[in-house]
Amino acid sequence: MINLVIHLFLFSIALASVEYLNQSGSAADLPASCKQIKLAGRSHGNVIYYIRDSNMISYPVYCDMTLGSGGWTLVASIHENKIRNTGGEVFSEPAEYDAVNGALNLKLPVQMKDFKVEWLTMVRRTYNGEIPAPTWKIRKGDRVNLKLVNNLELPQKVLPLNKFRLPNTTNIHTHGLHISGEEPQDNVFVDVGPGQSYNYYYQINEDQPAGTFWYHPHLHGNTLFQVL
Ligand SMILES: [Cu+2]
Repeated sequence: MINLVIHLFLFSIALASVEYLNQSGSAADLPASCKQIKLAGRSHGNVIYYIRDSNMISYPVYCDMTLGSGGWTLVASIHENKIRNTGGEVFSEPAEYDAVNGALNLKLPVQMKDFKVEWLTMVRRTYNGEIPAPTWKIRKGDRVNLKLVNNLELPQKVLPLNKFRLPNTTNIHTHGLHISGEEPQDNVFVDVGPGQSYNYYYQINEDQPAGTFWYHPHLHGNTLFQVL
């Protein structure tokens, strides 16, 4: 079912220019229900449509046009929870590092940065002072030379593995890449302490499927703390 919904969502993106299948324009111009779309003969089948409530707030729904009423399922919780976008940070595309001639050479500093979101200032450990962190664009068979530079400072808090500890020591772990778990590739037991750096080298497999993957710190005892 999840696959089905994702498929339909992608389908709706593909048809984004079609009426009611995107959110462009005024919410007041949107229909109030799936039934209204169906009765007006504007149906594009069982996909995700934008409709609006009586307060002219738009929200996405999945309409099942095979039902006489044009039945619907809530897609996002925005409507029910009355969550509105009242400001906050404007999304900015993260920096991109693109491999050149089969190699991506990059330096990733780990550093503190304050982020203000409306009234709240969050102090965070970041890659490159950015949230979200930079995107790496690599291809199958590429080599990645990654210098992880830990610019965090003492103090340390030394406790056994998996207790909350070493808040300023770090490392990097990737998801979805078929690479070795041994140094200098993706060994999650590498410790890069405050003021230290580490040179990772990843050899991307020739059969690596395309995808969107994730990298994050994975030091046991502080992973959650640093990922947040
Ligand atoms: Cu992970």
